[in-house]
Amino acid sequence: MRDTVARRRPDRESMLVAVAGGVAAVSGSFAVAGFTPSFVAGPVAGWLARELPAALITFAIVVLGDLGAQLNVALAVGLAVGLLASTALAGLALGRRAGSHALGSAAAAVLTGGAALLVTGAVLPSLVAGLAAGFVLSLAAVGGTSATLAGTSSARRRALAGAAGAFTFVLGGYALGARVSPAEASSDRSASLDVPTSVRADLEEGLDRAAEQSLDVDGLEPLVSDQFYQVDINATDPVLDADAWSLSVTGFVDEERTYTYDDIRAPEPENRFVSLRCVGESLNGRKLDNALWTGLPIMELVEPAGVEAGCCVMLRAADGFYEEFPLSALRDGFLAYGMNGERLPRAHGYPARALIPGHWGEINVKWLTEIEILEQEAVGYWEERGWHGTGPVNTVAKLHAVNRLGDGRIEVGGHAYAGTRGIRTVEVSTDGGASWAEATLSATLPGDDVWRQWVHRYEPPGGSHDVVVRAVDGEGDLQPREESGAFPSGPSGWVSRTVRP
Ligand SMILES: Nc1nc2c(c(=O)[nH]1)N[C@H]1C(S)=C(S)[C@@H](COP(=O)(O)O)O[C@H]1N2
Ligand SMILES: [Mo]
Repeated sequence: MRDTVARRRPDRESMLVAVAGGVAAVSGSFAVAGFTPSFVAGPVAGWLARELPAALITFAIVVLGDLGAQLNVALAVGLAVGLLASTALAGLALGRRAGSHALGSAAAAVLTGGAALLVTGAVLPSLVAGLAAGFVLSLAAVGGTSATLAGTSSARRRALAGAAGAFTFVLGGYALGARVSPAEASSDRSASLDVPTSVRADLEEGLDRAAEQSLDVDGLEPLVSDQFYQVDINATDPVLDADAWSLSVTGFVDEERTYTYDDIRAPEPENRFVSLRCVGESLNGRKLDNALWTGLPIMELVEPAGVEAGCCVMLRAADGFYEEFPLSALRDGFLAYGMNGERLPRAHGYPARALIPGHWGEINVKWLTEIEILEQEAVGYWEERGWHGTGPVNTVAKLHAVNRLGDGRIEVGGHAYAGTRGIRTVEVSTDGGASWAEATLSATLPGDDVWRQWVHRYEPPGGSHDVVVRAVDGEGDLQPREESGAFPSGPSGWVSRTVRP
């Protein structure tokens, strides 16, 4: 008799209660872990990004942009809820078989917590996920027998009690999880960058200089970006402990080397302005930024390993990312552990990242753990997915600010960038490209991979008109006019915008 009951398909209310348990479990996990890889949806989002067809990912990056990343997270949260709801349902089935709600809730707690642990490897958030599921299932069981909702069936009461419990967990979990700040999650070291007094003075001077040299144009980001863009293969950034982290030089070398965080911080650091641009951004997009970085030339760590031959290098990171490029590009590379006078933020690669001057952002590997010298060319993460983003950047002049001045003139401005080629001039047309004027440029900052700002003010012609911008790089080459999208080798073309009176 009991067998037939147990084998029956779960009824609708049990499914609802299980979903409520799954929702509570995911919320509980978030409450403790925040948006880190210990949050049960984190690894799921990463798995999706790696396993979904490359064409779909490229579409998400190029067409949807940041919305694509949000959809990835939403889908991952949905899958995590589904997974933990099915473990809760399995617990309920066990309870039904044993004829005990208490046993069912306990089994659901164990199975759900166990599944979260398998996904994340993080004990505390998984424990809380299991307890949350168990709690909501118990609440539903109690609700089923309560008389407060007289008139409704016991099954309905179970589902309602479960839903109410899950809802509470969502609110509480969100409020708590949002407070788990990346800084707290990153390590026990203080967020301040500890450098010798002379280096600190040089940093302050550099930041002051960038602020002073920034053009006074409304709506234009200063020469050191206020908001530095972020692009990652995973929805959640790794949380690394600097004391446990190390960086190895391996592969085609005389003798492999491994450095600790203290090792890389021992030599007197340098400060360098370096701009980064993502190959996957849109032509006039916002994935181009500049910062003042602190660290050391990367070859100071590579040379002691003895690099005689070798064509290329593979940089590998703690998040499973890897990129390959010619050794010649590595020779000018920098290893940064500070950014704008502060410790390198978790989002930008804490404890250390590579900066490869003049090259697309993707080979500027964050959370760097290994520098492997190669005898033969290999293929990096994005190149496996069809991109060609390991080379030098395309020249670009962006148009981000359009302001009407008090005297009736119009002011247009933006940034221009050509990697290590530098920017010589920016030209602006206010008649759709028929005639050109030279824009005013911000003074150059020290360094050989730094963007510049440009501004141009003019008397508006009557009616709407097309403003077009183009840059000439430091080698005297005019930026090509032909437009191309980001995929596969970065956007190109002249930015234009219709300005209405
Ligand atoms: N480990 C790791 N490094 C990485 C990435 C990543 O996903 N993982 N993204 C790359 C890409 S595509 C770009 S454009 C830059 C962006 O650096 P940012 O996030 O500091 O702006 O980092 C690169 N380094
Ligand atoms: Mo990128």
